[in-house]
Amino acid sequence: MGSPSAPKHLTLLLFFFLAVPWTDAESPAGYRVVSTSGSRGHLSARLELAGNGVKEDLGPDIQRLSLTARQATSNCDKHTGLETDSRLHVRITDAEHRRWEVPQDIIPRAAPQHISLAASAPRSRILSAATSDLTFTLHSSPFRFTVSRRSTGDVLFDSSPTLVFKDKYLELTTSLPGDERSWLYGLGEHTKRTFRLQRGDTFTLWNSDIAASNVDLNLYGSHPFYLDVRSGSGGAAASHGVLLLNSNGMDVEYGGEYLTYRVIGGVLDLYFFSGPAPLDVVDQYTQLIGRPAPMPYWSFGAYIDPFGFHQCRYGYKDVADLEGVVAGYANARIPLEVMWTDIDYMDAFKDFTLDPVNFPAGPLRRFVDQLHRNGQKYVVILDPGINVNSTYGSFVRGMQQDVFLKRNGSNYQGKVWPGDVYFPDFLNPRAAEYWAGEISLFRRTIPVDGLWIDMNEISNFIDPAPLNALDDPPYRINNSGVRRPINNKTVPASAVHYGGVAEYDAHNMYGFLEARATYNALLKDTGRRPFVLSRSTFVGSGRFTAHWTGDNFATWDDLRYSINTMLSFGLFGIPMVGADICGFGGNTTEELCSRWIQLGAFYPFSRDHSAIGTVRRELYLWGSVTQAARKALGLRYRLLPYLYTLMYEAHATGAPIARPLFFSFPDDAATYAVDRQFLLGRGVLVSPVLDPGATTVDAYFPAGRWFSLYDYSLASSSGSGHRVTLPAPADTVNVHVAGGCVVPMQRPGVTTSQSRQTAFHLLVALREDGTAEGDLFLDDGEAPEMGGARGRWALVKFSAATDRARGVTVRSRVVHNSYGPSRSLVVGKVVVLGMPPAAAPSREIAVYVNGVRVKNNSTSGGGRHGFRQSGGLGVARVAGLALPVAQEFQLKV
Ligand code: MIG
Repeated sequence: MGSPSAPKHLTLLLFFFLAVPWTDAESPAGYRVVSTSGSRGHLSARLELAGNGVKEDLGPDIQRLSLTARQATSNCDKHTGLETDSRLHVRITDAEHRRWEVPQDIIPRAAPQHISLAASAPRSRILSAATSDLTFTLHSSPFRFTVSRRSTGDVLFDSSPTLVFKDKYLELTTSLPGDERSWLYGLGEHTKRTFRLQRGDTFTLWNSDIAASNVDLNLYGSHPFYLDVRSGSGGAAASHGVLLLNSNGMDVEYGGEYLTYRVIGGVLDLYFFSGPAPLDVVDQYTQLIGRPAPMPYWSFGAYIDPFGFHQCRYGYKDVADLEGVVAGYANARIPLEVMWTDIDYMDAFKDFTLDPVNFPAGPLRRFVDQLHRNGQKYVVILDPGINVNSTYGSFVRGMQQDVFLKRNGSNYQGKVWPGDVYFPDFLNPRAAEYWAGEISLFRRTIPVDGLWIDMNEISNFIDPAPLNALDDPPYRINNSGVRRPINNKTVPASAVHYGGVAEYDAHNMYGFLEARATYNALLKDTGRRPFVLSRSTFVGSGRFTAHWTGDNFATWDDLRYSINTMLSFGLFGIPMVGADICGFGGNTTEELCSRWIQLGAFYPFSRDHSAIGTVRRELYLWGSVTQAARKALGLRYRLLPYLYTLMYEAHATGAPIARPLFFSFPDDAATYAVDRQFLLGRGVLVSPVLDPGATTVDAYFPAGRWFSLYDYSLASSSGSGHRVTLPAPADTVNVHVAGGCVVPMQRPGVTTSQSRQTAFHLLVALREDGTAEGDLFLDDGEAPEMGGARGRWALVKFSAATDRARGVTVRSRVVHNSYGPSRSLVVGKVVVLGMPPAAAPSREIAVYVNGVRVKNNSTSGGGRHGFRQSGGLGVARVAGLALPVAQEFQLKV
């Protein structure tokens, strides 16, 4: 009111507050709640700095923060069909200044609401909707919050009062019940010795071109998401997920009893996913960040020979070299689906050009045309850097369209393979258009089927000198394990993107943005389902790209660790993932390569790749590798209908293709540490050899029945999980199917002319009560959409039940069918495992199609059948069938 004395009071007050901490060393750091407001499903609070600041070397504390917590409807309950609130969102930011946040167009989500806060007494507030299993509780003085599970009372997240919120440093700690009760997974991308996070580990997230052969360092991607499995004390286990949606560099320290985020920018934007099953968590998580992109059928395999496997090498010399490799596979009768070429094809490593001597357009085009005639595919690499060179069309057009990343007013110049480069700024919509134009132009010369995008962390061969404060923030994240400057070997943090966005903030999203631009470019140019393989990823990248685990080494350790990374990417919503089979760097050995293809045949993305200057490792080069490859890839081929159905499931619900055992057995705590085996889908268990010299494998079998996928023998049948030592001779990888699964398979060796006449086989593995279920998804494998309202597809559900008197009935139910060609697809054989031994089928096998009994010798009827005993159970085999998958059938065995 203009009182001349007011300033004096302020001064006094200020003095008072500043003075207190000098005499009160115990004064808590952090914040206190000064007001709250709320409405249904929504709670807001205003926080004020309490006490004096902390960690002053990291900059001044932000005085006033705002917090919002809300329940978000994120899921449709699978069992009741009711909408449930399975997601809780907690956001803490500067109350007065806008800060950087992951843009809406990257992760579309409900916009933050601006609530005017009516002054109300600060007190504990609870947000707890009747429809949600998550309860949020706000504690006032000092401020902290908890998230708990209503049904069990378990506290899932318990923030410590020492919240630190500065311009370039945020710190938040939650306490955890300790690593006996709480099992954490996720927080990538890192190569880890175990799938489970280990206490004492710090996970640094800052996308870097650091070889994957380094354990525990920040690698190519950033995924600040973890899955927390709480083993029930006496009761069932319950899992939840936590995402810190933040693109800035960070260290996440896991101490067993606590987890601390130290972040160098952005806001604290936390999402909690209530689970309680692990599959529910990934469903809820990918509902927020986007469902995994469907991958074309050919990237897994094809309905025809050849199938399923990709061959690449850095260092193929010329087109003749490529032809020799393709011929080598054909001669060895090892199926090769996709041939790849690394940067060797380019003219002086310039994107969208061809080496005129070794990979000239004419011969390369003829090679690719021949691949296509064989039903094979071709993929090449692209790097983001565009060579600064006025005689280079891609550069000239990029300059004309002004698409490059800036620094200090001009295009930022880095150095990569082609020498000096500018980087397209994929935050700029014009850059995406430019990229699409270049890809389209290139495809007119070489019609590649997919694209591989490398070096997009962004990798830079120089260490840019600091220009301003962004280049050298006060808190040094543990970049490369030695707290090296964030600018090293990448684009400087002071570079400026479209819209004035600092590289400091957007750094971790570059690979995401390039993958999106590349996906859209391929979609536009081909009209077909794109295949993109990206090294760098961020939250939500699965919407556009597959991922390989980067530069591993040809060592037994890296063979083993590849399972940890593969399973982690399943949690991150990027299910199409695999490691370089036989190892990228170093000289592989025959034995290692054999064991690697035996594991790699079951990576969702199965590619052999190697570094220049190392020994060649194409699978036909060694006799024992050839044998191992034929057998393992042969099984992959038989499983393709199942694998592809899993891709559909991943796209529809986020379910990983390759899963840890606890995804199917969450209440079996013995599965939580299993990371030398994994599941494909619900019940195909892969137990590879991971040690040199081993001829057996020590496999864990959870409770239930497990049948070998080779000879259908019963490997384990037990009321509780246990370990079994399995023979694993050089040519064999152990793969088993769980009782309760119907696995759609196809028979090997069909010819091209039968391409759309492939007969499916149903493998029906009965659980103890004589039942089993499974799905088959069908579409043309390359339509942009997979499933969905406009797509052409079919989904058939199979089930089996056993009746003492009448034996086993296998039924099909056509849940959806808008896929015309399904009419010519048939089930040719049904094998039932785990029949009661006394239930030998009568000579007459009854077959009903659409409820009408058909004669055995009709086209739809049963033909040959057989029954044998195995491990005290019966195996029934009905062959010579031709049951159209588009029609519902019943088969009584
Ligand atoms: O600086 O393109 O991870 O797969 O073969 C190395 C050459 C660049 C790194 C990739 C690797 C690829 C290699 N690239």
